[in-house]
Amino acid sequence: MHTLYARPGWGSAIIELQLAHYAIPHEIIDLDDLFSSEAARARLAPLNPITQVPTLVLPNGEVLTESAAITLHLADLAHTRTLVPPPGDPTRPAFLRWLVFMVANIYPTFTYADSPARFIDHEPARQPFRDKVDAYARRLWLQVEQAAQAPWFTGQTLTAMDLYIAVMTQWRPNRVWFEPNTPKLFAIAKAVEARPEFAAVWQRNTRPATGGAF
Ligand SMILES: N[C@@H](CCC(=O)N[C@@H](CS)C(=O)NCC(=O)O)C(=O)O
Repeated sequence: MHTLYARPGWGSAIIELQLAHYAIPHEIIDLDDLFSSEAARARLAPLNPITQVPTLVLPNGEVLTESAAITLHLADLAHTRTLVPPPGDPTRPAFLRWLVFMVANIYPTFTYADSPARFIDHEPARQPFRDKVDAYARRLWLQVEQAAQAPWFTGQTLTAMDLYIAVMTQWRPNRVWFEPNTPKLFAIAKAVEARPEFAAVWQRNTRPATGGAF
């Protein structure tokens, strides 16, 4: 049995969607807010010293972190109906490029700006720093929009990129920005939300249109 350490609406939702799509049996352990709860961090740290979700424990007890690594591993397990274009598929290079772009460029903007106090001692500098990082993130999202096909990110087939887009567009700058500025990404997010196989996951993970902590 796989065990996913999670928090509703956070990046673990990307993995919950994949586990649902592949119908992989799993249990979910919900954690309190990792930014504010020392107890939640203490619980996760033995498995993942960086105390982030998603953190997945495989049936053999091995710990897998990093959503992109988990994404590739689950596709290996699933064999069919994969959310990762297989080797030889013409969409695979673009899929890999933008998957890594999401986790290497966009995701860290949250790591550093969700709670600037962790990195910036000088209190008055925190909000301007966050504003600049958020503006940078918006520029990155516009690049993702340019690369997006329709109806799905890589074209005709749903992939994990669509799941990242659906979850991460719930975060800053939130759907109210994505709808007018990145209409292709907004349409992908709505199309993912409409798929019946994901209904239960969204029930746990939907955030308000104007966002929460991030
Ligand atoms: N590189 C990681 C990023 C994961 C991540 O930043 N998760 C956030 C929630 S969406 C988190 O747990 N943040 C808590 C923290 O950074 O302290 C991945 O792709 O899985």
